[in-house]
Amino acid sequence: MFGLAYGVFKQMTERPLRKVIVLGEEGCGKTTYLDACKHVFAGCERTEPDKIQPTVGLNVAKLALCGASVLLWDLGGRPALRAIWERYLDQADGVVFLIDATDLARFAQSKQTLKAVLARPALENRPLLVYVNKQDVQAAQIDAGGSDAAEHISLLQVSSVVRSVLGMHDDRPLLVLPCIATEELGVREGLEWIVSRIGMQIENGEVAPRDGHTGLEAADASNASPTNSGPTKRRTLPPSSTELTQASSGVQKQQANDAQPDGELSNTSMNQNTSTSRVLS
Ligand SMILES: Nc1nc2c(ncn2[C@@H]2O[C@H](COP(=O)(O)OP(=O)(O)OP(=O)(O)O)[C@@H](O)[C@H]2O)c(=O)[nH]1
Ligand SMILES: [Mg+2]
Repeated sequence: MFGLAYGVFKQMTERPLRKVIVLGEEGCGKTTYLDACKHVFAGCERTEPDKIQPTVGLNVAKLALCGASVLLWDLGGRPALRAIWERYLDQADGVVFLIDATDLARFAQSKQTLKAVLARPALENRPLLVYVNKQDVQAAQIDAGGSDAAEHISLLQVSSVVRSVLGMHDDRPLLVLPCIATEELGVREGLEWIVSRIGMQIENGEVAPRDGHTGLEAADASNASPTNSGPTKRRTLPPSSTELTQASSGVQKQQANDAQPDGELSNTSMNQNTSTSRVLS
């Protein structure tokens, strides 16, 4: 019995660790997406949409998929919280970037944000998954005759903006997908894609694995409802991250602790197909 338990434990702990950062403007659906990932890949109960609060700091989930342990960092998108992004960006193996298809007003800002993120040398060649989220709202409004397609951001527009941000010579693995985070559309396909691409890149020697352990394996979901069980726990902030507590009035506040994104990291490569792809819808 002990041997079996030890074997299972060993298998779990030997999975390579992949770190995926989830970014986008405030309210684009990042935490809802994280919640959907936890349901799809870990069977966690979904959180009621009205129980998900704007994120102050970040939420973390650890999931098992594609032979890897995947640490998902969902960072608050409010401008006042961007300083915390700095602490995590350079530790990420891949980037998930959400765009709210119904938020034309913030589309230009999304482009600037994406540009700034992708300009970081540490993220060079790292896989990029762009979701065009809230497709359900768009479809419902168009069906009801309340708006037309011109009032929404299309997949084509996003693909073209992402192309322009990346430029001609950036051939990192890229996928642009439609998403409905509330209904889990695109969730499995997208996350499996990015995790497998990360594994391929590392196995192929195209990028170096990030070193060490994050100290975030225990994971978190600060915005989850009390009924939302599963592999998430409260993630709190490093004592030095005062920018978050300063900016926290009116929304859920997180506490400080000593977990760091770049604390003792460890990583190994995994056997995967070695091709690198660039996909644009
Ligand atoms: N209809 C619809 N609503 C969505 C979808 N995804 C997210 N929402 C809603 O959008 C709002 C914002 O979602 P969040 O997940 O909190 O957004 P966020 O990007 O985490 O926001 P910050 O934490 O402030 O950066 C909530 O009311 C969600 O229910 C979607 O696919 N469809
Ligand atoms: Mg959030």
